[in-house]
Amino acid sequence: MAIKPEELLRAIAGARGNAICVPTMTTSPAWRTIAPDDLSIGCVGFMGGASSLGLGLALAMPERRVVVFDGDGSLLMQLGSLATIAGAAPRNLTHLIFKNGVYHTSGAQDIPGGLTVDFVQMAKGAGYRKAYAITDFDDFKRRLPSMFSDEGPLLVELHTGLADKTPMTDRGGQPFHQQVESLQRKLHKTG
Ligand SMILES: Cc1ncc(C[n+]2csc(CCOP(=O)(O)OP(=O)(O)O)c2C)c(N)n1
Ligand SMILES: [Mg+2]
Repeated sequence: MAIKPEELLRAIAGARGNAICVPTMTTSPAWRTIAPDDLSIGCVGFMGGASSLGLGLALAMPERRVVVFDGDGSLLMQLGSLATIAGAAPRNLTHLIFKNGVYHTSGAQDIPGGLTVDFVQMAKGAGYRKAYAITDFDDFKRRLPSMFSDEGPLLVELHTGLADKTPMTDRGGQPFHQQVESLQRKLHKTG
């Protein structure tokens, strides 16, 4: 059975330490509930931008882990970001793909290729240092600590079911510029 995305996010919240997280699409409302007020910045209104946002943060703060929670449809829309990330080769970037096979946020239409699209092969072809898929929650928990310490760029394709909420059914969260200001304040506090 497909893993619940909320289960993955709860485990990540427990293990992330001071990593900056970049949720987008259906991970956004769940993450707001699971990790309120933490070091996160959501990618809103820019479909496919989460990985590039994460790349910028990772390059700006090489001592800190940055973890992107990407949508499969979103990554397909900005597939070139794989090559950009591989070219920049940030050692501190972890790119998690929540692979549910659909554009859940916009009404659960099938993504091109559906579940057959292999993001692991695509990441390896682009030049990521490491990429693998996870289909089982116990395997995820076992490998989770290494997702924060393995040399990046690392891509992990997570085979998930559908989230309970989407940004359309559960609106909320701060506008992007406020999130940026809030992250800057928190970073200055935590050093
Ligand atoms: C350029 C562009 N085209 C279409 C949309 C409409 N849209 C908003 S969310 C979404 C689906 C996102 O799917 P995915 O990245 O797989 O995330 P999920 O909702 O499945 O978590 C689409 C198509 C958009 N925001 N921007
Ligand atoms: Mg999707």
